[in-house]
Amino acid sequence: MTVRAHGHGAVIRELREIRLPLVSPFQTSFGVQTSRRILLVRAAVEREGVVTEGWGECVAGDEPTYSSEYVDGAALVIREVLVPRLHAVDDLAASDVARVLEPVRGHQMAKAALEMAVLDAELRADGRSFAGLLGATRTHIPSGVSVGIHPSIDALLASVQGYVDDGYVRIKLKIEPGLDLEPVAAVRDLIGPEMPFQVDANAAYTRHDVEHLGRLDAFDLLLIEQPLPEDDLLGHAQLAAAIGTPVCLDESITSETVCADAIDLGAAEIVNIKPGRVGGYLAARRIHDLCHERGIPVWCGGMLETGIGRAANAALAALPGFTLPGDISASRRFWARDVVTEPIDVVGGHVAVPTGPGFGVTLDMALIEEVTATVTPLDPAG
Ligand code: NPQ
Ligand code: MG
Repeated sequence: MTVRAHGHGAVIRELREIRLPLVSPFQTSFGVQTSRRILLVRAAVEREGVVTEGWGECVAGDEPTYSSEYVDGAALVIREVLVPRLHAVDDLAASDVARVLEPVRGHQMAKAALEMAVLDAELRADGRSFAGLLGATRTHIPSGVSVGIHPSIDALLASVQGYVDDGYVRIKLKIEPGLDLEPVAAVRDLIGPEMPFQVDANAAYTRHDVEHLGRLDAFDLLLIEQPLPEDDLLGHAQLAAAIGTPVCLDESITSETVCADAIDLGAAEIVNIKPGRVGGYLAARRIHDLCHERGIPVWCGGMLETGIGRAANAALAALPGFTLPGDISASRRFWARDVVTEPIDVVGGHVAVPTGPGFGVTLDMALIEEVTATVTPLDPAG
């Protein structure tokens, strides 16, 4: 097995699926999650005979319910379509990955995971941090928490109180038709008027719900995230014009072009940036730059990532345009055991941006082997 045929370029060595149980069920308008299947990608670069590895994480969910991507589809397209294209390139660099994969339509999360693994390997080989590469301007970022739909108001308030006690500086509550005004009122009453509070509908409403969603104006929310379907930019623009709560887009923002159009239409008063959804961290940074230039606040979303994705997200969220707290919560909010030896922690409501080479985390390979479901070697030699 050699990587020399590819000069100093990167190779993708392995695709691995792990299964991690969640500490508690996480319910959204598209379903309940109790454990998570996660694809990890292992890449390598060789410099003067020294091989350095890096890891990426694919944020696709088990089923195509958040978006059209899902674990088995992502695994197939990575193995059969994307990796062969990357391995056909000499001297592959992280900055080439998106361009090489551009002829393949969609599959943003699969593409992002590959770019991520190459970025980590390159940065480690060069002894540089991801935060440094991106141009991060902060050492710590404020941490918000995403709270799922609960079976009762009492259970919801107990969870929210726990997160307030943990120090989170912002609460985000998942809502859906029939589980919105009452839980929102109860949470606002519990946390008081000062605590930043926002809601996320994961596309569960329709254009007919404008009047109803206007009733959320009474609760002084920071924003309402993705109330309408992914493709309904005009509906979001009409809603934004009709209600007081700022409209923020998540699922709809699938590229730089869509982001610019959504802003021009008045459909995105605020943008949730998720690298997986836009095809990678380099595209995510460009979306940050575009929003920053246009005065649109952004924040970094979360996809129930392991410590790998959480570390990379923390670096991204340290860019100057990320003016709202993100969904980068402590590892223990979702996982009893994380796959890295330095899980993200929340201290005084903030997360420290990793400073080590690459994403700045070390994988706990013993734990990873324990939770591995499948490993597919992908070396170009076969
Ligand atoms: C959101 N995340 O902002 C997403 C939704 C989400 C932290 O609220 C498996 C894979 C389960 C991806 C559950 C948060 C998921 C997932 C929810 C994404 O809309
Ligand atoms: Mg969302």
